[in-house]
Amino acid sequence: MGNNQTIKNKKLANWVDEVSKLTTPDTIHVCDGSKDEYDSMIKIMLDQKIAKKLDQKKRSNCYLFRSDPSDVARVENRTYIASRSKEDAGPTNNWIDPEELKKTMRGLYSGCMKGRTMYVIPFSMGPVGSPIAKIGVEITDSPYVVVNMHIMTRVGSRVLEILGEDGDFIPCLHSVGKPLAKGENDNGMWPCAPLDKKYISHFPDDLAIWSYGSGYGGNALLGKKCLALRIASVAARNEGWLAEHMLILGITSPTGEKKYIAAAFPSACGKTNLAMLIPAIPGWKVECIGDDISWMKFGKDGRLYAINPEAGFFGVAPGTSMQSNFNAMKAIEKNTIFTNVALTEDGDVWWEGIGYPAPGKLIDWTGKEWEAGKSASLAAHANARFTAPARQCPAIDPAWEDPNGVPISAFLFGGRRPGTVPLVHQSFDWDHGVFMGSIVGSEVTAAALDLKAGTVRRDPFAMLPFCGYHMGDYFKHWIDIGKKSSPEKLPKIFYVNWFRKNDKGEWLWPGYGENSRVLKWVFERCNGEGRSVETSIGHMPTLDAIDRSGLEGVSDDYMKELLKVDKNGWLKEIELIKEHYAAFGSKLPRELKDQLAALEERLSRQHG
Ligand code: O2Y
Ligand code: MN
Repeated sequence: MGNNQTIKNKKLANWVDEVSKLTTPDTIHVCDGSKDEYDSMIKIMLDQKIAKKLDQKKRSNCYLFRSDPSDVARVENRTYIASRSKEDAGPTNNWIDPEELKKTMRGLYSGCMKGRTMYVIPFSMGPVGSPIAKIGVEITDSPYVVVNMHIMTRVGSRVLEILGEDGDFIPCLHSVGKPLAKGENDNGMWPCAPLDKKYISHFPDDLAIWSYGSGYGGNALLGKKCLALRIASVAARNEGWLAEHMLILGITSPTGEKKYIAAAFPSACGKTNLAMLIPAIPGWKVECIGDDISWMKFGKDGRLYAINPEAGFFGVAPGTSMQSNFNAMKAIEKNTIFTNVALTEDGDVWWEGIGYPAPGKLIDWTGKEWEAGKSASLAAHANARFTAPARQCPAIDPAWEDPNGVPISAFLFGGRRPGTVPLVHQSFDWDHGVFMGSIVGSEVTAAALDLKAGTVRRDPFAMLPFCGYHMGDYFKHWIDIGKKSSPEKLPKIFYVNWFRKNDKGEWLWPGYGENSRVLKWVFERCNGEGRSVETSIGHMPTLDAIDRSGLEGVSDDYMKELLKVDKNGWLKEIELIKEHYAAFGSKLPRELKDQLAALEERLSRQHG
């Protein structure tokens, strides 16, 4: 062993032994989560020229990493849900028979850690010891993963203590897939395997994760998307709780009343910005519990209580600025890992949309010289990231580490919809809210995906890439959750759309801090207040119900457009929803078919 931590847990000791025999690392290091450990990992990567120290006056204890250009994002087409039965994975996941996949991957893992250290990372998703938290152990050969896991999860000896001799954990096996010859080191090259050798595999029947070939983000930091969403969604279905792709925020009114809201939006719809929003309306306060994932269980009082299973933010850098997200910018001033951003001459970071021009010549994310106006490519990769401790966010909620979680009053669903979908509408009841979650989607531009411009890419509950089982069964699980408590104790459900445009292609709603005006109406509705009208698609604010005091640029005409029920648009939408639902066959819950039929019927009765 590379350190003196002993493993008392029998399952863990056996697994470490089995993996080390298969992968044949030079040494084994059991992580204790200490600052010394973090510093020594950074030193290893500085020595191997994988990490670059940033200017310590500007960015204290911050480091820059540049990944291989082939290893910059999640790889959905190499991500597998290997359930015993293909049907359990459903039509939206890639499936391979688990025995076949394990055989292929054992072949890849064989000797794959040669020349490297095997790190054993015991981690807790959620506050250590919380009744909602879960323990995982990641085995990896990447010190980059170790330092990121230090920030994103709770790593260390306390987790091993809780595991004891017989406690259970979720095994997460990871290798970058690049063994080293004797005397060889990475020498400035980000280690990874080619795309056709990358596998991000989930075994829902064993609650286990095997990842090979990528060192990047959610492919490699296995606590995040793999454990906290894909595997946890399976555990949540089995155990009667919710593991969701949702931010959690606390909102306090001028009278000091506080509520918590959880919100699901597809990737790249501004979840981190909303989670840390600074309200534009005086007297209101928003605080952040988490920006990406929410685990929720019923409390004794029948309400849903949420924790953020993560301890850090793995946020997209481009577009993050003092204007778009002041709190994120403050959170990344120190103790932060930057990946694939550009480097300035004075040792700071820069990216497109940081809010000021590039200060002189830069080194771009590929390590080449870059000059504004001269270089054709982006200085920072569009998916460049920061990894920062959540506690550094000035707007972090005082209850963010409460082991019992915070009570959720409202769920928001939403996506990027330039047309049809209004600024906000509220569901009539729980099942109608589940219907809203099931039809979440964003309109894609032709450039973004291989789809016709204007096509809606459905991403139900923003869980399409993250649900570890059949999406039809997942919908049913949501319907069943609604039967576990009484309507007044369940969160109210809303659909929001910050992305409406007029026919000239101009934004109708300013977004960012102004979204607090919509949150205010949501808050009021949760108290049985807030002016509203019943429409075919749900409860909607009256034209004067959204507080526009001090808001310029949103005229009465814009507001009418934002809050219109576009009958023809919705009738077209219904046809698209039918196509979307067809994929789920007999697994589509009857309740959702009924909701769709009822919406069609209400719209057909609507005038104009
Ligand atoms: O997982 C990744 O490596 C990138 S994608 C991502 C990262 C942080 C939070 N959310 C997402 C997402 O795609 O939803
Ligand atoms: Mn996400």
